[in-house]
Order: sequence, then structure tokens, then C-alpha cells
Amino acid sequence: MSISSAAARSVRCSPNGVDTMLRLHGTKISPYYSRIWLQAQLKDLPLELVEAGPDDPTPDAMKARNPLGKIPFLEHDNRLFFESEVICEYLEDCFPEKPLRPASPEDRAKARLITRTLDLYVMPPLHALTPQIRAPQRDETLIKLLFTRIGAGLDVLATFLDRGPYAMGAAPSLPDCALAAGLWYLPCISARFRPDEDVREGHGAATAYWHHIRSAPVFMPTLNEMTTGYVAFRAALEARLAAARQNA
Ligand SMILES: N[C@@H](CCC(=O)N[C@@H](CS)C(=O)NCC(=O)O)C(=O)O
Repeated sequence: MSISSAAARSVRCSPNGVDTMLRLHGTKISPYYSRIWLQAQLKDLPLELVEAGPDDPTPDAMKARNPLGKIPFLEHDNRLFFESEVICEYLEDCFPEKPLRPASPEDRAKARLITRTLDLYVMPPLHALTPQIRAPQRDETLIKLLFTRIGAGLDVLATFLDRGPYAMGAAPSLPDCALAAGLWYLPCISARFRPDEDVREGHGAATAYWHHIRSAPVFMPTLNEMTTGYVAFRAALEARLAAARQNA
């Protein structure tokens, strides 16, 4: 387990008025972890990053404390919070300075709709592809169906991205954190099947949005850091698999 050295500072949580520590457990190549990391950067929250990947062989007592068995999870003032979007909302509630939720109920509903569209209609078919990566015999019919579903999810997302250049208009807000990390992640899986195709292309406003967000100064350095982390992760994974094949 490694802990980001720069970020361990105490912060004040407005509702209970106590100095407290924010620790985010997970890995930067997780789109769910990274949406919270991006949010913390936009809000200037001093978040301590604790590296704990889903396949991390290091025994991790904190990870074992998530009943969902997933990363990310947030440790705040000795309490644990699960599910990335719940954590993002919790942080907005605790730290209302630099709000990343729109002001009106109608716009909040729209912002949440955009994130839910990503979480319910784009990411699940992408994750369903994962077992096929190393399946002894890939199910090409299923793979085709899942790619169609990812595309359909992106097309629906495009209809909700009708403001621009950010999800809710001129300034970055909470759905941008989810979308930047989620759209960044798509080819990490999809390119394992279709290396010459970028699934983010050909989806109207969703594609235009991706082109904007990937080079927006507030997101680009972090997305680049995620890419560096992903390249290192893949290299280590391939080395581990090669060693296992040799020993078999
Ligand atoms: N809905 C969850 C999804 C989190 C998730 O799927 N995390 C993955 C890593 S990206 C994980 O922990 N997978 C391990 C597992 O499912 O066993 C969230 O938003 O936090």
C-alpha cells in the first residue's frame, strides 16, 4: 500500500465542525476512484490517496471493510463511505465551498441524469466485456451486442449533453468528473477487442464533449496521470501473466 505524500492534511468538515482526515482508497486507473479524485482537485480538497487496487494481493484491512468488496471507498473521520457517486454527493454536502452541483433543482436533476446515464447505460456493458478478454474462446455474438449497447448508451448521453463545452454549460461540475474519468476508461477495455476503433468516436455531442474534456486544462494533467498509471499497470500485469505461463 502506498500513500500519496503530498496530500495528508487535516481539513474542516462543515456539518460537525471537527478537524478531520479524508482518505480515498482505490487506484487511479479506476474511473470510479478518479471521479472523486477529480472532484477533490476542483474543490481543492486535501484528499489522501491510498493505493488499493481490486486485484491488489496486499492484505488490506480497509478494503475488507467494504461490504461491497469494491474500490473506491472513502474514509472520513473514522467512518467509511462506499459507492463513488454517493461519495461525491457526500463531499459536496460536507464541503459546500466551491460547489460542483448546479444551484437549481432542475439543473441538479439534469446533472444527476448525465452521471446515471454513464453509470447505468455505458459502463455496465463495458464491464461485461471484461471476462471475455481472456476467455479461452471469446463469445463474438455477446461482444458485438455489448459494443452495440455501449454505443447506444453514448448516443443517449449525447442527447443530454446539449449545453457545452462542459456537461452543464460553461463551467466544470460534478458530472464532468464522472464523464472525464469514465470516457477516459472506455478504451482500456474496448481496445482489447477492437484496437483500431475508438468507441468514443461517432456519437455526436458525446464525442465533441470528449474531445473538449480530454484537453481541458483542469482535467488533462490528471487524465495523463491515469494513462501513465494504466500503461504501468498493463506492463506489470502482462509480466505477471508471462511468468505464470512459464511456471505452468
Ligand atoms: N458502482 C461502484 C463501482 C466500483 C467498481 O466497480 N470498482 C471496481 C474497480 S474499477 C472494483 O472494485 N472491482 C472489484 C470487484 O468488483 O470485485 C462505484 O461507483 O463505486
